[in-house]
Amino acid sequence: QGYHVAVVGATGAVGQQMVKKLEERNFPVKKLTLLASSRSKGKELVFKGEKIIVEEAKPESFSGVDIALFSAGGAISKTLAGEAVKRGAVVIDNTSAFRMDPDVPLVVPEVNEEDLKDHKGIIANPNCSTIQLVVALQPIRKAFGLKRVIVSTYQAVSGAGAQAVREMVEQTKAVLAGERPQAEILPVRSAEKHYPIAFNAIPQIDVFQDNGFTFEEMKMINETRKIMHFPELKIAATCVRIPAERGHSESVYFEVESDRATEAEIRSVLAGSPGVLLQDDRAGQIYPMPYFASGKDEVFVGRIRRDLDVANGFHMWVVSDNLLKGAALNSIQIAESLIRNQWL
Ligand code: A2P
Ligand code: 11C
Repeated sequence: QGYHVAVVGATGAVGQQMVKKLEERNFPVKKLTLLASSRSKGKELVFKGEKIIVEEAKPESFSGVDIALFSAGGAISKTLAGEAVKRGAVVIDNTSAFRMDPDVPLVVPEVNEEDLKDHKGIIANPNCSTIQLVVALQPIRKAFGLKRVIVSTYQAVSGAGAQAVREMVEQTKAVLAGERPQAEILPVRSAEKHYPIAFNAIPQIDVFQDNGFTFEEMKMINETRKIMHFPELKIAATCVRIPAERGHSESVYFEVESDRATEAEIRSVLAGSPGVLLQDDRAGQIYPMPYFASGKDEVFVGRIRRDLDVANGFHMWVVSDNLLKGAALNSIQIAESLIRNQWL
């Protein structure tokens, strides 16, 4: 009973969390196929106490697969997602390969679950920093209307993959030993220059676009508009990498339509919203932090306060584990929704 599930990129930062979450949530898995590059062929991973041998991802790997969770980079998705669909699988893709394709639903179940109905075999999982933003913004929009958003991110290193985390740890040790550490991965592998992330903050995530924004910033802007069905939303982003291991943080400034919004009402709306956990108590020094959000499923929101100058302007602080709600968990929630609604 259950489904034949494949995880592409099973050895990666997100892929490992996918395997863990499938087990933890008791997802109806009949068979699990774990795929990665040829480098990982033969490696063993454990699922529900059983060892599973990692195979090299190839078109034939998808024979008989019902649900394929992809998280091995955009290039792999572009070559193999179509092959999986051709063999009858539904692909849930955690890369940016298909997100802006009008034929591909881009889904955060708390916000636009219904979009899944129209899938044609491929469903895109949004960028991690976008997911936590829309989970927090959608209830505010529903209650008060939304005019404008300005978001600044403080993103964890695991967003750049498992190797980037290893690099940060090595650099930290090197700095503490009085050395000048080498950098090879951040801000982005393909870049000409690399900078250490240990004891640093890097205001570049992914490559620059012609308009001066980075690709990560444009992903936040375009994906938010698509998920929320809100193409006219005024939204700008600045994305910064910080030396946190897991958990992206976001300072979000937003302006609402309604004159009735108050801090207390925004708190009460968010407190009752799916996927959100409010942590907002100044007296008790309660606010979200990535260190504590790591390993948790929720989108944590706090530091809600009215802007001092702009009417109907507010600020909030949003934190979530980028590998879970930002990636693995959201992908599996999409799969669960497909099954629950018989949209597979
Ligand atoms: P591998 O471990 O064999 O390199 P991360 O995001 O943590 O960097 O992980 C990337 C994931 O994508 C890893 O599981 C990695 O496998 C996988 N991957 C990278 N290149 C390929 C490829 N050519 N084919 C299949 N999987 C790949
Ligand atoms: C980061 N947000 O933190 C990126 C990682 O488009 O899925 C996710 C990239 C993506 O570096």
